[in-house]
Amino acid sequence: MNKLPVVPIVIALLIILGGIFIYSNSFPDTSNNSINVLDEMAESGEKSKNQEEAVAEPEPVAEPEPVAEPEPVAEPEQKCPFGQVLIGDKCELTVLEGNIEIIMDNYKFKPAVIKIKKGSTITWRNQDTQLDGGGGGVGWHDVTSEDGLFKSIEMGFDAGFSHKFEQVGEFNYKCNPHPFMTGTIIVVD
Ligand SMILES: [Cu+2]
Repeated sequence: MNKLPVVPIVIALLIILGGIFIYSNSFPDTSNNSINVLDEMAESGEKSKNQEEAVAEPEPVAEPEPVAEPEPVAEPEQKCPFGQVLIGDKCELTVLEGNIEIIMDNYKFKPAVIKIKKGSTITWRNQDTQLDGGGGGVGWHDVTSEDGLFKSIEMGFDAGFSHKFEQVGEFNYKCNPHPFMTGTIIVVD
């Protein structure tokens, strides 16, 4: 009687436990419920977390950036050729005075048209690096007035020719070997 009947007790316990197991599994809703309960617990946990966040110190409100003044739109700088000035939105001839130089470059007089005050002197200078004997067959330019008022020598590179204009009027000229090279001097009082 001192020894407990261990084996029958264990068997009985196993049967009881097995019965409980089968019983609990016979109600699938129960397990779902337990899952729901777990979900609810998780949710409530989140809620409490959210509550904690709500209690947190409010973020310091950032100072609004000062709105930058719009940059004034820069007028596109219109550059007029030498001897012209911008009047309104057009380049117009201006009256030049004194000693004025006209360049011969790439088979062109630059500027081709110029307005000067009576008594001014024009100097034409050959700066044509393209002048290679083509386009007329000679390696020089000249300046020949249409009305015979002036005529230069044959000007090689860097050579120049000057003429002082003492009369008011429009004087057209050209380069003899390159007659497509033309220019006009407008002389005013
Ligand atoms: Cu020429």
